[in-house]
Amino acid sequence: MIRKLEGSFVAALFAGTAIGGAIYGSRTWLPELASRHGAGIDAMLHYLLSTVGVLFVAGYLALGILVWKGSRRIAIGPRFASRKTEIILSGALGLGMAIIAEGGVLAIGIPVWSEYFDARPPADATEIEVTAQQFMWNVRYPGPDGVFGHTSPKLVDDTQNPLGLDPSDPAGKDDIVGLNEITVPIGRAVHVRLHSKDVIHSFFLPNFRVKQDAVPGMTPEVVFFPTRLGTYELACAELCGLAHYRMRGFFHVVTAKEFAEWLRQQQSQQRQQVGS
Ligand SMILES: [Cu+2]
Repeated sequence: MIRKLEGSFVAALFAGTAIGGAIYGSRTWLPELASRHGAGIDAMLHYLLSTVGVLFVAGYLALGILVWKGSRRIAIGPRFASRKTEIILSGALGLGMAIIAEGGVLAIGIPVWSEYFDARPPADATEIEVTAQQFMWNVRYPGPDGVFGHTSPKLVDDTQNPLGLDPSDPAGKDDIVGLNEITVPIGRAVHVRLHSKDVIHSFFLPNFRVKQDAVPGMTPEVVFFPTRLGTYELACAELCGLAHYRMRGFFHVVTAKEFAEWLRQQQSQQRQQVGS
């Protein structure tokens, strides 16, 4: 009697974990999607979570049923199945799981990977250079000439010239430099070139499903296509020092008209600064 009660209790515990886990796991937890390639990344995450979720539920329900049935058996034999059956069953289950999990990830993931990493920036992409440093994001646009001015580490001055812009290069005269704020127009791709002045940081735009390390001495690039207007968070996803938590910026997606107006404002501010 006690054994039956214990069996029922443990079986209910397993079944409850399966059902509770399925309800908990089926919540929407991804941040609002705002980029084109992000739909593929979400599809892959959902595929992985749902296949693993089904295996989790099936596994716990099977455990519950076996415990419940086992607690009601009078005689228990030395084995439930022959060694051969056990080997075939384990092998088939393992292979099936590998095909479902890895096969699905490859089938969904390879096109997303090539869309994200092999994408060449289109000619009309918004060009941005982001230089990470403890604990801020330096943002630079090439200005109306479309060319980034030359920079040199020797010219870096943390208060006057944080990016080391070379004043003798005419291409750099119209460059727009900002801090922790990135503004881009909707309807055009964004091409970000990343730098780091000190340690490894990670350029993370959760809503755009964009995450790329900024590594000193390298220029990793990301290309993505914003699909939604609004202001989104830019976070550093690499523990880069004591004030890492403060390394936060904002990414604004605006209309083409608003972007043109913003650019005009930045340029007149720039001229005023140069003039003063
Ligand atoms: Cu950082």
